[in-house]
Amino acid sequence: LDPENWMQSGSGPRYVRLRRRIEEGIAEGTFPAGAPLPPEREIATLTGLSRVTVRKAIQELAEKGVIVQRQGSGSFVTGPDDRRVEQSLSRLTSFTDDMARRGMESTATWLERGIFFPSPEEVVALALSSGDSVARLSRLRLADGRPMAIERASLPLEILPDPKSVGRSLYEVLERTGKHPVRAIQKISAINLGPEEARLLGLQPNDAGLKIERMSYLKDGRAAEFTRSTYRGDAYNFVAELRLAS
Ligand code: 16G
Repeated sequence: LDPENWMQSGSGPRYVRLRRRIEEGIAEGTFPAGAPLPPEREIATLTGLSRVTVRKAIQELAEKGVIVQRQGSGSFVTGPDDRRVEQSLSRLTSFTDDMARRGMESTATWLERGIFFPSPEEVVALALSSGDSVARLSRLRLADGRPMAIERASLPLEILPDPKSVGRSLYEVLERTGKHPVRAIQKISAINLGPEEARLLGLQPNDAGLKIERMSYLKDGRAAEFTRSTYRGDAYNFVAELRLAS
């Protein structure tokens, strides 16, 4: 932020030039992700700018999501953790609900939606009888336009006779038809994304991902849904509340 250098570069109002200079500093690694920015007062002293001008630049950086302001501790360069969604592991909820609760819009790109001949894995997981078909719903799921996960759900036809009836939310349809799962077992493991998954999620092959398997059941114990998903590794914090075993 050397006053000699930065004031000469670029045009526009002072606060815009300062904002750009700080963005450059972030891009160059002077301020790495997660690092604190110097306090407003210090930036004002260093640059010879007024506190009002500095505050305006910082406000713009916060609005752009380049920095995050934390009450009482100042401004920090947005790090990967600041863009994560906190997902509870102790509630049986749907993607649509999870995003709505955060004020985010959930959308989906369909990859597959129809009735298929089941794979051996589906036969076992859903306890299908020979000759049974399976409903399959594969979607890329997005939150506010950002790809978050690829979900491949398989359901017995007695649970979902018409896969095409699912528009936005599978759980909404199941609720409406009285087939909502009440219990699920979920398994999470670390993976490296394959080329196709990476492409869909907007990441690079071999980037970190999470494989999540959800097996959910109706109240009467029947298998309702077997879902294999690939979640992006950089977008989630999974959270569970633990209690002392008694
Ligand atoms: C969640 C579930 C998925 C379910 C989907 C329904 C995981 C980890 N999560 O994403 O099993 O199929 O919600 O969402 O598998 P929807 O009602 O918005 O379609």
